[in-house]
Amino acid sequence: MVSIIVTHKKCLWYLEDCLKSIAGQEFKDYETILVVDDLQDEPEEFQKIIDEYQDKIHLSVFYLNGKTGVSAARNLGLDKAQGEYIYFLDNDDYIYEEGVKKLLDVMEEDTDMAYGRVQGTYQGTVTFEEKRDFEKEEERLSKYDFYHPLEAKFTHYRRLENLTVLGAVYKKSLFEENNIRFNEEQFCFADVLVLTKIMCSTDKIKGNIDAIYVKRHHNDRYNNPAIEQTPKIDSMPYYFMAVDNAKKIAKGHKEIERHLDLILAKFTTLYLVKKLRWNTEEEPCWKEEYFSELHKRLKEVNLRHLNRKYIYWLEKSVMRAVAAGDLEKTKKSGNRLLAKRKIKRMFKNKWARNKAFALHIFNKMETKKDWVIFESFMGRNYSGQPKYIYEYMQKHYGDKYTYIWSVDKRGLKIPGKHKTVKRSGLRYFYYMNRSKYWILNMKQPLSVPKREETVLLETWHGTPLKRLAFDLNDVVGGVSNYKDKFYRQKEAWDYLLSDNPFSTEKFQSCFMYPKEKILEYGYPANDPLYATDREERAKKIKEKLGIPLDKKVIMYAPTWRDDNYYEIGQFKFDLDLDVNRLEKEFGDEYVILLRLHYLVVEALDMSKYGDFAVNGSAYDDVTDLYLITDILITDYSSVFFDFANLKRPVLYYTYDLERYRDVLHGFYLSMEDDLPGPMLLTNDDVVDAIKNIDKIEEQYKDRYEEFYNRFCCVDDGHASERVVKKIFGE
Ligand code: C2G
Repeated sequence: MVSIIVTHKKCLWYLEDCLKSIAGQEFKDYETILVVDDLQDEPEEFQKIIDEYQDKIHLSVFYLNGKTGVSAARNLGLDKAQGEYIYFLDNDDYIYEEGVKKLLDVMEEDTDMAYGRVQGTYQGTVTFEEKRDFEKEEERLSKYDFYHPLEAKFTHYRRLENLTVLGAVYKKSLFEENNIRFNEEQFCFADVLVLTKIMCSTDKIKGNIDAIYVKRHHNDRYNNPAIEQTPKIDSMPYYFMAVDNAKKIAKGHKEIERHLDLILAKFTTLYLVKKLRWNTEEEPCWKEEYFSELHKRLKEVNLRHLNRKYIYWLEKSVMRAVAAGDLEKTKKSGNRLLAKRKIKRMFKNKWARNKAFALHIFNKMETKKDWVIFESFMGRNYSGQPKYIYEYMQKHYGDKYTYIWSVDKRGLKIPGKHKTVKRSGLRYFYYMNRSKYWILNMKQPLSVPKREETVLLETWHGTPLKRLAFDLNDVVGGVSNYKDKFYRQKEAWDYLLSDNPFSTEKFQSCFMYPKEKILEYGYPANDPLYATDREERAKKIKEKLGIPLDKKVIMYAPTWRDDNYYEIGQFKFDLDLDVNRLEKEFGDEYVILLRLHYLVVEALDMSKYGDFAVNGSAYDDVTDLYLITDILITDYSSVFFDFANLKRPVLYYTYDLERYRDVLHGFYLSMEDDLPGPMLLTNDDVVDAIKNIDKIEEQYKDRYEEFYNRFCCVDDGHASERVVKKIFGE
């Protein structure tokens, strides 16, 4: 029997994934020992999960009393384990269904340990499994050298944090006979000692790289940090403790000793040099205490004996300087090393190159107090709050300011006297750097340095229906360090615009943003929806789009799907709406305006449809499209919050509701109770709803009113004025 030892402290959605993966194991002869260390979850919620899995995975739960930490928890697990074999599994990780079986397959009578592969991810089981590409996996595995066990679990890694006991089955007797325990003083890096002991105690080790352990990196170090995300400054004492103890144990095992030395030497070039350059003032311990601790250890090391394969020529001088205890020289060689890395990056990446120009040249020039830079949807459109703030300023302030638009698409038509700069180009960096005001409606690139005196108004682009940023568990379609980046981006915002009290409340949690800096002024982009000449405007827009004036307009404006993309930020869209059928049913009275989300790069094939369908995807400003729309069909896009200012009917075509709600995002509102229109699951439903649109309007009258009062209560046609007066003064 295998005893699977799971340690848990907090985060139930992680734990569920973990236990689910145990339940799915092909190998069935196991027990699960769950050791709970200082539970931080709701006890009832926790108990619910335990009850659900109790029998399914032969689960026993133990609580750490009077002790804390993952080391103590694993030791208790070892004490309670009944099996002949041990498998450690952390609550935030999970295993493939064949994970344990494949390890046992290679275990023979006298094998002490069988290890597999540890694969990192930021995602939960569902998306991870879905994305699993068997062909690619095979291809990668065929290239994978089947390392010597010592290399596979130990010397292949250059960072202490990579030495892990995870992803392997051990004979329990290996722990008992060699008195192997986790050091309970060791808050982090406890695996190092255990792994070193194991490597020094036995060579009866086998591997099966098909057995995969999935190690989940936490995507939110602010609200739910993993131990590995402990700030370096706090983990350093444990770092030294782990290296020292491991070296004592490894005495006589030359290869291991040398590798521990290499890890220590590498630490100086991977971390110390950065800390000495950027954190010297705030964290003096790097140049004092930690420098001398590293020096004390490195001076004993024969640097020439370290594995050359892992050391680059510029690193050697840093290591030698630390060994000599020469702080100034360490800084100098460290800076050279960092400069080399930076130059390499500059050659590869134009953002890095332009950032260097900005930091070294533009940053030294004075800020222009009357320069305002605008950008909408990362330069793809002339639209949104930035457009209407700009137009208000043009009208009321004229030449008092210099207006600059950052654009990323050719042919954007922007009226009024202004300059345009190509987003990401050198001029963009120049103007961003020197303009006092930035008016943006999406997150700003972190590679553009923002000065102290710059005022960044983040207008955002919608009332949130779907959970965002820090309120999301998994971020399915985003970059792996999405929340880390988001944190730094929102820290730079001086103001955040909100359209209603609901957004103000949600923005505080999803963006971790303080209420005092939120301007609940309504959306400038919704001003035209209250304009007295809106009928006139609508006529012109219809003409521009070639829509006959006597035809009514149904706009279909869905949002993007996080899991359907070519690459991050380049989304696909499969049109599920049966446009031909709608044409047959409603072609005489309506046209349909198809409006894909700006993140969708897919071009619609309009040749399949006749005059009934109009492609509005490339049209710059969705506000214009609201003005000509009689019925809006959307799904989970925030368009309906804005559109509702017009009090016209909204239908929700939510054919993939379950997946969207349970896997991709989750919502802030109850889709069943709060929306001002019906949810439709099939094309039949859509046809029926359009046929009966008057009835639906009647049926949803009260709810629409409530919705309007809750979400459209601030907009009144004067949001631009309020915003401009606040940011630029009267
Ligand atoms: N939009 C659009 N066309 C669509 C969908 C959206 O032009 N078919 C524009 C609208 O201006 C809308 C904004 O994009 O208000 C945001 O649309 P969402 O679909 O909600 O997309 P997202 O980028 O995820 O916005 O807090 C706001 C949202 O939750 C985040």
